[in-house]
Formats: sequence, C-alpha cells, structure tokens
Amino acid sequence: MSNDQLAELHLHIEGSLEPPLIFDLAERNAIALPYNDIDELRAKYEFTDLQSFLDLYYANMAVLQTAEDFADLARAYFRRTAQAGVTHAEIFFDPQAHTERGVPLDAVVEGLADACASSEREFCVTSGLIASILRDKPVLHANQLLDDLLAMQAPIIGLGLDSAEVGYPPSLFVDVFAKARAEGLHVVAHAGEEGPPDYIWQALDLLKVERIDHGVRCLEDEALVNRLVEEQIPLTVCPLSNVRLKVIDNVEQLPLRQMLERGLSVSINSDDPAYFGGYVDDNFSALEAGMGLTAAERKQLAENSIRASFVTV
Ligand code: ES4
Ligand code: ZN
Repeated sequence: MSNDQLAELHLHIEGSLEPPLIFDLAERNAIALPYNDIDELRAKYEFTDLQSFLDLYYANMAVLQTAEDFADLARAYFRRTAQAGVTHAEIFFDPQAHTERGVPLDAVVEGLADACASSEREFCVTSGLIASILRDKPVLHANQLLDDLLAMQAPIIGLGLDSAEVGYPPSLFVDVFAKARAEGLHVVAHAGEEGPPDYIWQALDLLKVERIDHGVRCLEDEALVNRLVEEQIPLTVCPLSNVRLKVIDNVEQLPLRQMLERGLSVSINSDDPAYFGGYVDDNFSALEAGMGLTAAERKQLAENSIRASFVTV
C-alpha cells in the first residue's frame, strides 16, 4: 500500500448536503424552505445530542427529489473529499428517509451510482455504496427495504444501521442482517456512539458485523476492547462529529492515542461533514491541533482505513 492512500469508511452522503446546495435544489424543485437565507439556516447548526442533529438532517433532505439531485449531492462530496486526500470512499445512504417522502428508491440508487461511476473517472476516488437501515423505524420496513434493494439488484456493497441509537438495539435487526450476509453483502452497524457497550457486543455477536461505526464507548468495557483488538474489528471514528453531538467536549478528550496504543483498528472519518465542521482533512487538522497527532499516528490511521475497506483498490 502506498502512503498516500486514504479511505473514508463512515460518511452519510445526505450529511454532505451543504447549505448552498440546499438552496440551489430548493429552487430547482420549487420547494419552499423555512429559512430566508443561508445564514438563517446555518444558525440551526448547534446540536445538543444526536437527535437534535437528526431532526435537521432529515428536514433538509426535503430538497432531494430526483436522481439528478442525488447525483449532484454525491459529485459535490467526491470533489471535496478528493481535495481532502481521500482515494476511496464507502458511502452510507438512508433509503427510508427518501422513500418515506415519496421519492422512488430507484431514483436514489441511480443518482448515487451514476455519481460513483463518473467520480471515479473525474476525481480518481473509488467507492462503494452501503444502504443503511433507520433503526428507529419499524423492523418490517427494514426487511422490506432489503428485499426491494435485492429485487432491483442495486449496486450496493453492504448494509448498515444508523439513526437514533438508544432504545433501538442491534438485536431488533438479527433477521435482516442474516439475510444480507446470506446474499453476500458486507455488514456494519453504528454502535457505541450514544449507546452502551452492550450494543457493540450485540452488533458483533448477533448481527456479525465486520466493522463498528463510532464504537468509542467500547473503552468502558475492557473485555470488549480485548475482543475488538483480537479480532481486529475496525472502528470508524468521527472526531468532529463526537464533539458537535456532545459525545465528548473537545477532540482532546477522544482517547485516540490510547486506542492506537491498545492496538484497536481505528480510522478517521467525517460522518456528516456539512453539519459537523468539515471533511476528513478537517478532522485530521483538528486532531493535530488538539492532541498533537503525529505523522506516524496519521500514517497508522490511513493504513487502518485501507485495511478496513471492503473493496480492494
Ligand atoms: C448519523 Cl452521527 C449519526 N449517527 C447515527 N445516525 C446517523 N445518520 C446520519 N448521521
Ligand atoms: Zn454515522
């Protein structure tokens, strides 16, 4: 692996929807926004916890209507993440957040897949799509979503689990994850962001996930840390996200050095860059400023990201 390879493994494409694009798409689709201008919208970007962010994140998606909108969204992400030094991206999307608004699943998938193909040529970023289940919606909807994706032979590499965590344990989704695995999809889940270490155990033992998204609360459970180290289960950590959602007070509080020294396979990711103060490069800069991240640590994190990726590039 060359030193200049870097993968982003934890990125919600809808979380890369920047305020200027929200206004452009609102105009294109004749959608009335409840804000007069970008500054008024930006004033809403103060979050107290995960749910306060999710409320705005889902509301802003109203402007995403057509395959072209999804393609424009993803192309803007690829352009920016290429500048950040990312060479490979495994991208979450939230199909239920769109189908429940009446947007056809194939418009979402077609737009995103088009952008993935054109961006590989234009920006030299390889990619894969991971459909993510909204865990705070009925389990039946998750089963239906997977069936629909399989029926349309959607070009996805995996299945994920996101949205409001506490109260929606991985155990609810055993059947849909078993089916996804049987169909040859990779499986990952958000766990241990706001939820307890037990949710990480469940994601591993019940859903048999290959990576944990966030997972920072694993440090509360020594036996769990041992397991994650032994099996080299990757943790896709998102420092600026954790700060903006008040999981931690500042990036210095993230025990990243301790995690690396302990042998955990950690990578650095932007999660929802339009909402949390930046892309992967901004996350690395914050770590350099906040905890004096060294060049060797940075190299280790980049190597971890490539090793943890699903697509051989
Ligand atoms: C998310 Cl930060 C975060 N956590 C859980 N679900 C999400 N969906 C988009 N961003
Ligand atoms: Zn996330």
